[in-house]
Amino acid sequence: MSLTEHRILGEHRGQLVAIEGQQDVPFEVKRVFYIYGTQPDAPRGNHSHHQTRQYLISVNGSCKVTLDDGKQKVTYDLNQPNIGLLQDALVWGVMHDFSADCVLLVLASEHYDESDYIRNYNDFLKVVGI
Ligand code: T46
Repeated sequence: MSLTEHRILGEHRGQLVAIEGQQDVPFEVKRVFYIYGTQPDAPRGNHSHHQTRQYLISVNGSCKVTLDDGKQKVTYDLNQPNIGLLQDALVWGVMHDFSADCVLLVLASEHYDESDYIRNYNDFLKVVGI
């Protein structure tokens, strides 16, 4: 669980940030999704994954992400399009406090599979052994 600041390849035409699987993120990217139009009082996520690792980037606007490994919770501000946050497997994640213009891009290590989700917090604590 850590924030990474990526290099901005900016010049007079504008900005560009490049993120490569297995280089800038520690996994092969198998899936990309993004959420937007999220209501400020409507948190997203609220689950963990057995296998999936995620890399979160607020490519527009801002939001907060609270990651919880069962022992400690840390809240991160995603407020720049060149900042990425790694969410490892077996880490509970809640995305919240979205700005109206937030577009949260997620790179994922696995294809979508609902059976990879742990959506009950008590089940999550049991799986991580707490
Ligand atoms: C996360 C946050 C930021 C799919 O069909 N394919 C997908 O790849 C995903 C991610 C979701 N779905 C379906 C499953 C549900 O029927 O889309 C619907 C909404 O999914 P969910 O309730 O999981 O949405 P969020 O916004 O609470 O969470 C999602 C991701 O699941 C989660 O991993 O980090 O966005």
